[in-house]
Amino acid sequence: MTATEYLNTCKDKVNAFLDEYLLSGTVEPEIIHKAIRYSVFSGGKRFRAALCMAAYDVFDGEKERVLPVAAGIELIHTYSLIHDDLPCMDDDDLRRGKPTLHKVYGENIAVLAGDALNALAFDLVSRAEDCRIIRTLAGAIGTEGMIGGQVADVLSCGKEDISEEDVEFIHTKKTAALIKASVKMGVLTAGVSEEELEIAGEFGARIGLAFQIVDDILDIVSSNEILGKDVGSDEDLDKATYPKVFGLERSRTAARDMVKDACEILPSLKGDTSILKGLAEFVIERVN
Ligand code: GRG
Repeated sequence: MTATEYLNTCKDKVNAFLDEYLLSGTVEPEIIHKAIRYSVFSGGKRFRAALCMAAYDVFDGEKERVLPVAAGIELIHTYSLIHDDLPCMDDDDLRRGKPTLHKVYGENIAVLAGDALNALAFDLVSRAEDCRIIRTLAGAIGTEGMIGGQVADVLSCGKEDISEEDVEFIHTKKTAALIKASVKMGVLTAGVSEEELEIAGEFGARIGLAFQIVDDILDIVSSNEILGKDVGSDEDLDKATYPKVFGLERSRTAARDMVKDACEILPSLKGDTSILKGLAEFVIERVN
C-alpha cells in the first residue's frame, strides 16, 4: 500500500468512527452538535491520525485499540483550527474550502464547539487506558506546546526583528508538538520501550516542523482553490514565518532537509516503517 492509499484508508476509518461517536445534530442543544459535525466533517486530510496509526502499525498492536486515539487527535486538531480562525485570532473566512465555523454558527458557538472538541478528544484518548498517552497529548497542546506556540505567534504579528530562534520556537510548539505527539501516542498505544518512544518522537518532531514550514510556503505560492483557505494571510497579518526570516528557497531546503533527517531516523525502529517514510515524503511533496 502506498502512503497516499494509507492516508485515504485512515481518513475513511476515522470519519466512520467519528460519525458513530459524535452526537447527531438532532440532540439538544442541536446547534452545538450541528456545529461540531460541520467542522469535523469538512474534509480534513487526517494526516495526524494517519501518522498515529502508522506509528502504531510499525509494532503491530491489537488492531482496534488505536482508532479512538487517532480520532481524538483529529478532534484536537479541528478545535485548534476553529479557534485559530476566530476574529480574535487570524480572522479567516474560509477553511477546508468552506466558510469558517464562526461565519456559519457565530463566534460564541465556534468558541464552544472548540472547547467541546477538546473535552471529547480526551474522552476518546482515555479509551486506550494508558495515562502516558493522555499526558503526552495534554503536554503537547498546553502552554508548553500548541497554546504556548499560538501565544508566541499572536505576539509576533507585526514585529520586524524576528529571529531564526523565534520562528523555530513558534513552529515547534504551535504545530510540531501535536504532530510529534501523534507519532508518540501511536507508539505508546502499541506498547513499546522508552528507547523506541524517544526515536519515534524525534521523527515526529522533524516532520512536524517541516509540516509548518511547508504550510508557510503554501500560504505564499498556492491558491485559495487548492488549499481551501485564504492564502496570503500570513503576510497580511505580518506573521513570523520561515519565508519571512529565510526567504522561500531556503525555507524549501530547510523543510526538505528536515524530512530527510526524519527518514534517516526510521531504520532505528525495529519494524516496517515504509508507511511512516511515505507520510514524511508526503509532507514535502506539496512544495516540490
Ligand atoms: C484556545 C483561543 C484558543 C486558540 C487556540 C491552538 C490554536 C488556537 C491554534 C493552533 C495553531 C494552528 C491552527 C496551527 C496551524 C497548523 C496547520 C498547518 C494546520 C493545517 O493542517 P492540515 O493541513 O489541515 O493537516 P487539514 O484541513 O487537512 O486537517
